[in-house]
Amino acid sequence: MPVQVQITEGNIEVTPSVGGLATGMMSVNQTFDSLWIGWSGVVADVNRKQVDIALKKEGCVDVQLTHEDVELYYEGFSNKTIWPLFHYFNQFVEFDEEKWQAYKRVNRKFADVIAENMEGVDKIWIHDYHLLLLPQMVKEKFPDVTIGFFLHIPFPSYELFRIIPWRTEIINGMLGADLLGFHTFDYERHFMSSVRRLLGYDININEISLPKRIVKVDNFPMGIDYDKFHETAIESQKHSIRDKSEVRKELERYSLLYPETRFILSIDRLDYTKGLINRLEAFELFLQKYPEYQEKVILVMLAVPSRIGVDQYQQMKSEVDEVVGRINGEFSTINRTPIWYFFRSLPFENLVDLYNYCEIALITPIRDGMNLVAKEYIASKTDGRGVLILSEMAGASKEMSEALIINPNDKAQIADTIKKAIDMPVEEQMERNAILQERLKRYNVGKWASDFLNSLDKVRLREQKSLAKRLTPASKNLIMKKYCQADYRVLFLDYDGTLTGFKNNPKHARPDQELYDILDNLSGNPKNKVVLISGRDKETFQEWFGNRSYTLIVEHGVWLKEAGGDWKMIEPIDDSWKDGIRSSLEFYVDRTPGSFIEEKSFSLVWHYRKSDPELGLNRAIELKDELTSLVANMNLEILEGNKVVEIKNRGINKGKAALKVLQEKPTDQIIAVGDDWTDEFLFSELPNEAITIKVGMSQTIAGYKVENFEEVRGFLKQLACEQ
Ligand code: GDG
Repeated sequence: MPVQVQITEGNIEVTPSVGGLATGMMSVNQTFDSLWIGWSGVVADVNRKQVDIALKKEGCVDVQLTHEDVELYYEGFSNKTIWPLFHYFNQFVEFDEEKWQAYKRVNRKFADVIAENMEGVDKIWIHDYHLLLLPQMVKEKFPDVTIGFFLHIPFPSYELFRIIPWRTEIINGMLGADLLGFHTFDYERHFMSSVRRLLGYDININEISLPKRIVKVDNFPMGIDYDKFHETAIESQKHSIRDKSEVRKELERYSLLYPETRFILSIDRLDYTKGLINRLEAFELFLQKYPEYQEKVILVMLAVPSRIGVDQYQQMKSEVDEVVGRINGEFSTINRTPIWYFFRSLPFENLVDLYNYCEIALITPIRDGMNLVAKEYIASKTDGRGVLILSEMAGASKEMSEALIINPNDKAQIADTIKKAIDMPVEEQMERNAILQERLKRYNVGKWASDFLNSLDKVRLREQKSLAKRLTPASKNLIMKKYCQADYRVLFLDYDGTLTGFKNNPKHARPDQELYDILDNLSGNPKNKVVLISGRDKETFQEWFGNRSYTLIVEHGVWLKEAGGDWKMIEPIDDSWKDGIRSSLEFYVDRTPGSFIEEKSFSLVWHYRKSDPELGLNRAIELKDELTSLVANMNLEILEGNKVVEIKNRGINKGKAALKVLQEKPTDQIIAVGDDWTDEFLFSELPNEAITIKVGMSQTIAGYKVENFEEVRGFLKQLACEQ
């Protein structure tokens, strides 16, 4: 929550919260007509009513957690399983069924509180790793509401994520959202990889096609309230001595006594991900390696207490105390202590004073989703001076390349970089900071939030458009009516994915009796011409449908067979190119386990449905790349279908073949159904009055959409009942 509730001797005190998310969202929350639902930090057994009233004034609603919830859900699954796992600290990860159950239970509590407050709500923005299951829970209850989700911490690589026993539930939980946001492209990429490997969904650049809807994934690097930091820093310098903060007075007093002193600032929550020990040891190494600075440099280290209920945090506190003690013991003199260590949180103005005053900021997390402190430090620099040393493991490093970027595990590098920072000429500091400040000012927290919310609006609009295309009972009735009025009707039906589901081996997708019955009933009506139009080879279709009374078009429009007739080529074509291309494809088969080549009369197809999904996709991209240059002067084209890459003669497609069929006789009504993008050729060539139906939820020019092949069969059965 953006506020914290404290109860002292019966009095309720509401104060702003400390922490990246809370600080950032505070300004956003005030800009929108919104309600913030969260846990106030107060456990259930106190005077609830007063707490609720106090929170309501701040636009907040409390989700009541019990002591058990706090232990098992918050300190437990959230902070002992997800937090360490997602930050690559797998040595700290606990897998405990009871904690997982609590995580589910509390996510459900959130869903219930949302449900109680749904009046007039059209958008929900869910934040962070404590609520990974919530998007799905809300979506199930309120399918029409638009849900955004933002993860403030890293999303780990699949190799790490896969170790969690409840990985599929977690991914499915997140996929309840319509838009998923991450700080960086890497986290987005890792998430996509887990989706592909665990659930096998198709991914098109940054869109995931679920059976019923599309989920968009994007990166939105979180910014800060730049002006607030910058202006507070300016104001603070105008204060008279009396009004200055204690922190500033102390720093200025010290500088007067020892003008050559350089202050290095370190600020974080006390957390093992923040790399405090490494930082201290690197500082120690710096003092050893460059003794001339021993009396001239002070590390001001502010460690804000955090998650004190979790063991590792208590252990870390003792460890930090010990290392600070050791270094101070080693390097202190009567007048000087090299590390000023504070284990507490400071008021905002003091924080800004520290940012503004210290010449160097040393921010060295081992892993960090973003790290706002780095940005706040730069924003608080009013004269352009100051050097930021930043870990490459912080999401912020992706946008702040003008900082001195270090590997947090390389203490020698950090020590040398401190030296470099001290020696950096003022002009260079100002040059680097000017670029950083410009960027932070522009892409501030307001922009971050509005970018996310605008994307969410776009997703919603697209969803509405897509929903408008759904084949509803009303639109079905309309089609039936047109169908019944027509004397001659042509039905173009794609096969795989349209009349039947996909199988790992295409040979296994044989038609079943139900399908034969539907097609026989339709083609048995003399007013109908049923055309199966597919990318399949003619031998397979001959075997499955050769003796049926349907027209067959195969190989995307190379061959045509009328009922009872022979196979004819629609246009004469040449296949002499196949030998050359086959050897390239064989090379890919050898290097991609599970993939194979299918040979048709006038095309070659590389299938990778059975291969590792990531490898298959990467190889498909490589293959397409290689083929593009290979076929440049040959009259060939490369088609990418559903887990296949197909090379065939140019200018042949389902659309052209369909027009050939339509030339034979005037048609009163055309109905075309197909699932992949090769069917888009068909939809686009047909006259406007044709009824075109897409199977699946992805983009289409078809007029209607249905969910899956079962729905197509249901619809065709209905048609077959009409005359
Ligand atoms: C998580 C992710 C991601 C710190 N000390 C005091 C104080 N702070 C404020 C800072 C800053 C915030 O706390 C810390 O934010 P960070 O981003 O550095 O880190 P986390 O708390 O771990 O935040 C992180 C973030 O979410 C946002 O998505 O960047 O990667 O781990 O805003 O100003 N504020 C006050 N007194 C203090 O003593 N008033």
